[in-house]
Amino acid sequence: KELRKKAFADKQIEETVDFLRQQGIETVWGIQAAYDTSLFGLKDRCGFGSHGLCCRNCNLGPCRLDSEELPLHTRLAAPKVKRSSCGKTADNMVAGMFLQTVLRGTSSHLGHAIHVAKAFVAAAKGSENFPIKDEAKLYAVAKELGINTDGMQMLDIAKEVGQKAMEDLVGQGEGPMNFALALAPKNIDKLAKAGIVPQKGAAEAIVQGIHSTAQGMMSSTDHLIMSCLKYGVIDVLALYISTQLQDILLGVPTPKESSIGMDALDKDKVNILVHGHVPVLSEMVVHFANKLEDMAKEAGAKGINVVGTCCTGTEVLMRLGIPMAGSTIMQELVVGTGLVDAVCVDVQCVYPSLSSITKGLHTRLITTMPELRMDNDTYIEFTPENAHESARQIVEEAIKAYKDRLSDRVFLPKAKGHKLMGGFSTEVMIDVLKKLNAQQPLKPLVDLIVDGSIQGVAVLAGCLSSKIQTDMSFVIMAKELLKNNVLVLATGCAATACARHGLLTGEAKKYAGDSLRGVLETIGKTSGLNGSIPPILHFGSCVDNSRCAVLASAIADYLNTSIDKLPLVASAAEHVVEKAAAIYMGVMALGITTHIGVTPKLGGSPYVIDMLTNKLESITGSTLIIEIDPVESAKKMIHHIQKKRRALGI
Ligand code: WCC
Ligand code: FE2
Repeated sequence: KELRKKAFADKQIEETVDFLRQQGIETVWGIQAAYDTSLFGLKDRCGFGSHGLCCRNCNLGPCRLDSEELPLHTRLAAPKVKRSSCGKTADNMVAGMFLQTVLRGTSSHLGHAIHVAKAFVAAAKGSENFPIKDEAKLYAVAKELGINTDGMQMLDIAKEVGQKAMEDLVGQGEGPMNFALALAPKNIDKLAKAGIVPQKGAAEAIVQGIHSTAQGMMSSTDHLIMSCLKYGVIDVLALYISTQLQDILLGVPTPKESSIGMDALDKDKVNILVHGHVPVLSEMVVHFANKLEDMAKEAGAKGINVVGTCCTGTEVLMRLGIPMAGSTIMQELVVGTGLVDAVCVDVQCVYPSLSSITKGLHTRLITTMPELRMDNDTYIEFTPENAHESARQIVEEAIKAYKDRLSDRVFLPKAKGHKLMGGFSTEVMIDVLKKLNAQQPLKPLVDLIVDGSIQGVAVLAGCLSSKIQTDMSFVIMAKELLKNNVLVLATGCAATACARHGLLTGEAKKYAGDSLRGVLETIGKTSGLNGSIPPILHFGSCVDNSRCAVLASAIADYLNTSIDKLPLVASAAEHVVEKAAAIYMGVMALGITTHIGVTPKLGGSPYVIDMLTNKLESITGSTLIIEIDPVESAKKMIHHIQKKRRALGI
């Protein structure tokens, strides 16, 4: 709480929040402020819920448990019971509630993967809607899946890849998921020992998981936590499948310059905001925006401007250089400007508040998938079969809305946005490294780690939070890590936060320690860039966290070891959504120690915390670091990297 600062770190956010408040629109920060200003913490977030000690699953409850871990004012309101009506202990309850969170996260990523896999299957059948753009990636994925492609037609290979993805996601086959063997072959034994190798038919596993959290079901604390790891691994596999198939359909991203900031909105053009996660939709919208420019001009606009927030924005940034209007947490602000003619959403991280905000404006709130409908929406369903028609309809709807724009109710902050470079991936890294060593491209990178020029690699990932000074966990941590010669990769909202503070540009190399700076300059030169590569490599959207896992796995393979032995660490410092929990449990299961900041709802069980932050090491070789202070967090991450270096004898 002491870390909560009133001032915003981003001027665009500050100005727009002020403007919207004057308009009577409360944002995510305004709601948080209502909790912050409460007397003696009495109206703060519910103490029971914050500690995972509230269960409302069945109708004997809701139950809340007393615990020494609770703040005093919460304890005063606690009934003197240490068990729920059905007899759950605090440990059982905390672990069970956490598993529910993880399961929702995993089912989100599975849902995403299923949408993409369906489009992929249509593509493999030769659908005009989805021509396969990246044949090289198709061959690479097929090879990893053990498909013998000799003499096969391209679409037949795609059919087999699609079939394997479908088997993994919704099939009933026996044995480990096809993509699990492709992603982390060196880690499978470890996972098998722990009994958490993901099996084909992940959707059925989710049913089993939700079943296990029903009243009168799984109550062993240890097994609940192991389930969290198991569903975490399934989650990472869902990310991996999504990224691989998206790359085949849309192309592997390559480095490109773009920008982030609300000034990406153009007063003179029809503005379409793509928001959500599934790039097969956002790419199609960009495509039709280009096609329908003339229609927009007839409506009096100078053209059509597509901008992004959230991961679907990141996806079109990574592949097409489309600018982002802001991070996910800024969605209310971007829409609230009155300059967005249509906000087109697919799934995940879409705030329900967009309903009321758009109600007072001309902005069309367009939903496209049956699992996400909103009050006051315009529903244009997007399926692999009608992809063209629906994308066209979405753009036409935006042009119609533009004519209704209220020119005296528009706002843009005075502060300017930032340039950034995005589009990195394992493939891009390997291509650059090949110029240094064509036979063994990973050797130069590993050599730099061994000689200490790069001390280790940190992945900054996950959401941004209004509970603390938004952005600053990542910005402060990143600077500390860079100063200590740790190479930083970033994805999702963590990357967008760093970008809004100017850290995703070549000039930001000044934050890197001497040896790391030298490496960045050399790589910049080798890859033909005019200067250094940014000190933080933007590895893509949240599902693209799998790209980081791929890089880790490739390095582990090269060294003939498992991922947990590497000087590697991750952080989801400002984790918000359930998906973050699923991902961090998954990457921990793969052996990557992960840090989280904003306090998780685990505090009611010191036993669970000890399991995650300590005992887990003997099973996965990794632990969870919980630390809210960003400087301390960076220190702990560096300490972990040093520990792994010592164990490797480097
Ligand atoms: Ni990924 Fe978190 Fe952003 Fe949504 S977009 S808010 S899950 S990090
Ligand atoms: Fe995301």
